Amino acid sequence: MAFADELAAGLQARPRAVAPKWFYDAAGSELFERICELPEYYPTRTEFALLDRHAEAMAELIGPRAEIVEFGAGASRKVRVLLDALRSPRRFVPVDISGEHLAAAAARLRSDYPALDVCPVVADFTQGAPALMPAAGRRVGFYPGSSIGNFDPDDALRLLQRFAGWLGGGGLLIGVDLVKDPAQLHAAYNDERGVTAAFNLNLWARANRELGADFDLAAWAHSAFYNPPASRIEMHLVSRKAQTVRFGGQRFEFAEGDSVHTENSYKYTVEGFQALARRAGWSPRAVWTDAARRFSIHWLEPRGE
Ligand code: AVI
Repeated sequence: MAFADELAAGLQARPRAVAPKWFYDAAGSELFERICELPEYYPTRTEFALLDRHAEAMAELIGPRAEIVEFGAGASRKVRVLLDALRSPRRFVPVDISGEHLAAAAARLRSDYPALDVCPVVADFTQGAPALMPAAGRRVGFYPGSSIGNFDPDDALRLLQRFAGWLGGGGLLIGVDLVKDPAQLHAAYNDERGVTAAFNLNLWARANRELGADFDLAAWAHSAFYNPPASRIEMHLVSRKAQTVRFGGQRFEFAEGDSVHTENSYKYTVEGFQALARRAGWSPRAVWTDAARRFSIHWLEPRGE
């Protein structure tokens, strides 16, 4: 479904909700990159450190002449650590919904890795199989950043099952954020500089730019909190007053305090994620975590290998 249709349907639904994939236009992708550099946002730093520290072991498990398919590739920074450790990687296939972002990242990678075949694919892999050409070597998936946490557990299960099909017998290296002190989680999604708030509000800014909507950004508040029973951070945009928003010939009424749910970010235990992976047909073969157990990277192989 296109943005206009999904947004309209999400604002008409109760509770109101819009899928987080719509955050990532060029402006949203840039804001997300700024989030990754925030002192409060520990996942990126921690995952980088894990990759740095264990890249040799990961490369050993992946093997030589592999094809790496990165799902939701964005700026493709993390994969460089892996590419540097891999023996003669054949091809890198970054898959992302944001075409502009992908093309710029692919150009940088081509110039830095001249021997690597870089084949970007613009696709919304949450909606169906990306168009991959026949594999150039062992096809291994790379899904860093704990983006799997942005799916409800049932959808995460389905996505992990689909990855198994698309990777055709190869493995999956996946980053997963871990359950931890709620205060630390809260700070990561309520940074002092307000970058996460701007990222959340970019959803309305994008609707104004692309759909001619008339969201008044000052009339909405960023809200992010940890929901312990569900083990997830929830992000919402909350109406600061009674207001009407118009786009596509439709009117949407909001009372003061009405909220639109814009993102879930599930946090797992290592064992909880491994159980989910097993249900999806994977065999967890290795896991790396930092000393404070903030973040984990899992190496999964198809069951039966
Ligand atoms: C992309 N994803 C894993 C991020 C997260 O932490 O759930 C998106 C994000 N939302 C707010 N801050 C970062």
